[in-house]
Amino acid sequence: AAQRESDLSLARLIIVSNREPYEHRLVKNHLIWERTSGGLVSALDPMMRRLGGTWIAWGSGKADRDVVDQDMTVEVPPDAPTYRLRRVWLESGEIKGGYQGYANQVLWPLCHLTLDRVDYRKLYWHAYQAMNARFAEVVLGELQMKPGFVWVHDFHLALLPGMVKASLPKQPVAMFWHIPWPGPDAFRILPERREVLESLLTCDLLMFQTQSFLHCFVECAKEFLGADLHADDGHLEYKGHATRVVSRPISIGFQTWSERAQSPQVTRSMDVLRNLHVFQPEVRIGLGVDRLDYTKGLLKRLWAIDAFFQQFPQYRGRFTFIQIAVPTRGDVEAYRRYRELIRETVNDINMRYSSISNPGSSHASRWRPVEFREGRIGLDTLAAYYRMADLALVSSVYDGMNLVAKEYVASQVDEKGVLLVSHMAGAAEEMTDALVINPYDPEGVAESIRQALEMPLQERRERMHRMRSYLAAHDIRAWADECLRDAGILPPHDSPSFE
Ligand code: ADQ
Repeated sequence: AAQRESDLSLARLIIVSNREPYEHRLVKNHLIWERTSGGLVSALDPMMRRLGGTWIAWGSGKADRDVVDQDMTVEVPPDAPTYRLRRVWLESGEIKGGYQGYANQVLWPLCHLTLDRVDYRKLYWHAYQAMNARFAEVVLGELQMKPGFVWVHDFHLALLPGMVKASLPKQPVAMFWHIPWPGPDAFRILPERREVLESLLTCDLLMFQTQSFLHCFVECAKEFLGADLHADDGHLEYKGHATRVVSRPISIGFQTWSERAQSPQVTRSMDVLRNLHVFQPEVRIGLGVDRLDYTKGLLKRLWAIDAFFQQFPQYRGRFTFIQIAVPTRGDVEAYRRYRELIRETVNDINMRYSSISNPGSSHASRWRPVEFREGRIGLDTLAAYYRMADLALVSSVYDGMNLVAKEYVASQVDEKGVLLVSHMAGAAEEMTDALVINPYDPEGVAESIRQALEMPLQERRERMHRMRSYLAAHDIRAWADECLRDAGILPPHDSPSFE
C-alpha cells in the first residue's frame, strides 16, 4: 500500500467540520455505512485519504455510536481505512437551534445574500455557542492525546477557533470558509457580527474561496472591529494578533474523475442512462446536479429551460434537461417548501410541452423536456451523466465555489460538452472558458443554452481542453498542498518537496 504522506510530514492533521464524511445506519438490523454528500466532503475526503490524520465531525448517522471504540473514533473509509473519524455527539437543542437554526437559517442565507430567508432567534445563537463548545471540548481532548494542527471548516463552526485559542493561545488554528462572505452592508444585520468576527480573527490562517469574498471579509473586519490590514503581507491585525488571510479556491480530484469517466462501468452506464431518460439518439442532453438548495438557483434554472423551449421551439423533442437533485436539510421548512415548488414546476413544464407535438419529430409524444431524478447517486453513475451531457448548467444565485462545475469538466473526457456557469459561483473565476450566465435572466440563459448546443465542435473541444488542463494543474491535491504550505506544515515552494 502507498505510504501516507503524513508519515513524512511535520504535524498531525486534525480537521474539524460539522458534516461527517461517512455515516453508519441500521437497515433491517444490518449495519451499513454511506459516504455523505455535499461539496465539503467531496473535497476533503480525498485529501484525508492521501494525508491521513483525524477528522472530527458530528456523528449524525443513526448507528454511529455502534461502531466507535473507546476514543470515540472509527477508522475510515470503512472499506479501506486511511484516517480516523472522531465523532462529536450533539444534544437535540444544539442540533435544532445551533445547526438547523443559527447555521442553516441565519448564517447560510446571510452569507448567500438571500436576506429574506434569514430567520433569526436569540435562542439559536445560544444553541450555536453550545454546539461550538461541544466541538471545542472534543478538539481540546484530541490535542491532549497528541499535538496536531487544527484546521476548522465552514460556517457551522465560526466560534470554534476562538474557543480553542482561549484554552490554548499558542495552538496553531486555521479556518477554511467554504461559502461566500457578504459585504458589510449585509453582514450588519447579524446581531453577533462582532463575536463571529472576533473568533475568526483568533485564527493564524483564514482562507476563502475567492479574492472577492476575502475582500468582503476584510471590509467587515475593518468596519465592525477596527482591525488593521497589512496589505503588503496579507495580514489582519486585531488586539495584537495577526491573522493571515488568503484566497485558495477549492478543487476536486481531477485525475480520479477523469479516470472514472473512462472506466468500463461508466461507459456501460451511459447507454443505460440514455435509454432511461431519452429515447432517440439525436436528442441532446443538458444536465444539472445539485443539493436541493435555494442558493443553487434551481427554480430560476427551470424558468430558463421554459424560456428556452418558448424562444427556440425547434428544440422541442430534441433537447432534454436532466436534473439530479439530492434533498437536503429536510428539517428546515423553507427547504421542504422549495422542494415542493421545484417538483410542481417540473411537472408544469413537462405537462405544457409534452402535449405540444413537434411536427418534425415522430417521437414527440414520448419526449419530456425535463427529467427529474431525486436522491443521492453513486459516483460512477454521476460520472456517466457528466460524460454524456452535451452541456451542464450551474445557475447558483451565489455559491462559494460549486464543485459540480469542476466535476463536469473533469469527466468530459471526450471534450465535446459545454459548461454554463453562473457569474455568482466562485467557479466562474477559474472556469474562464465556460459560458458565463446570469441566473436572474431566464431569456439570457436560454440564449446561452442555444449557443452551447450550436457551438462548433472545434470550439467546444478547445474550450473544454483548456479548462481540463487548468484543472489538472489546480486539483484538490494542489489546493491542499498550497493550504498546508500557508500553514507552515509543508515547506514552501522553493524548498525540496517530500515527493
Ligand atoms: P455544497 O453547496 O454542498 O458545498 P457543491 O460545490 O455544489 O456544494 O458540491 C456538491 C457536491 O455534492 C458535489 O461533489 C456533487 O457531486 C455532490 N452531489 C450533488 N448532488 C448529488 C447527488 N444527487 N448524488 C450524489 N452526489 C451529489 C459547499 C459550498 C460550495 C463549495 C463546496 C466546497 O456551498 O460552494 O464548492 O462547499 O467548498
